[in-house]
Amino acid sequence: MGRVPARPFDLDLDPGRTALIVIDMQRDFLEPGGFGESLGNDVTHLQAIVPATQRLIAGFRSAGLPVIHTRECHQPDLSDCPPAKRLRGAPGLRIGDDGPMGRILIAGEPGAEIVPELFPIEGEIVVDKPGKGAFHATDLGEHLARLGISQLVFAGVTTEVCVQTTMREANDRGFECLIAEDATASYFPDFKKTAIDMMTAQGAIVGWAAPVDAILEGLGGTTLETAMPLTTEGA
Ligand code: C5J
Repeated sequence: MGRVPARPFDLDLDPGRTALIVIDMQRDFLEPGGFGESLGNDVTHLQAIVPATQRLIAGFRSAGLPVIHTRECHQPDLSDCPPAKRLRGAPGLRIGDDGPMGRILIAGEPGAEIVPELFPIEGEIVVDKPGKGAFHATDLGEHLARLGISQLVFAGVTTEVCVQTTMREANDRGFECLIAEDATASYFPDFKKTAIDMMTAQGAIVGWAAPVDAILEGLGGTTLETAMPLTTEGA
């Protein structure tokens, strides 16, 4: 058990039950010319967390703990994209439209891929999700049950949309959730701060928050013997 100094109070992480979930660190959200920038957003806020996210992923990998990646994307025929989601975008910038990195947020297109710096390694689970939450219409819950996971560390983008939605889904499913506050970002820094404040308020009503270094130090007591073996199954 490793103690992480966290907000609103310290959290004991059991490495044998802990996984890292890296949400939607995709080219379409982080890179110039992608979906995020086409909506008028400043992508530099998201690019800034890549080094901290790399360190967090490296720490989990070296401790032998599961790293799970998600990608927000849809089937090419858009059968999993409700019109209410697609039609909210401006014409020409909608999900499925042609963009500079291929069709926007479509599985298999270059823009939907995870940025090279954070690319999954062999054996890591990648969950493609049609919603903002990673549990909705995916097999994430089954993967976590099979791995015996009950504590989740979160990184990724954007804090107040897909990360927060997934943390809330996980919290309602009984997981203890910890967000790595320097490995998550929003296009709107105020939204990031407020989202984390909301989730950690009222005695960690959704979960805890801590910097990457504190999480890695907390897991530093981790022994490889107690950690779950990495899955070899992809999604
Ligand atoms: C958004 C996400 N912001 N990954 N997606 O549309 O947060």
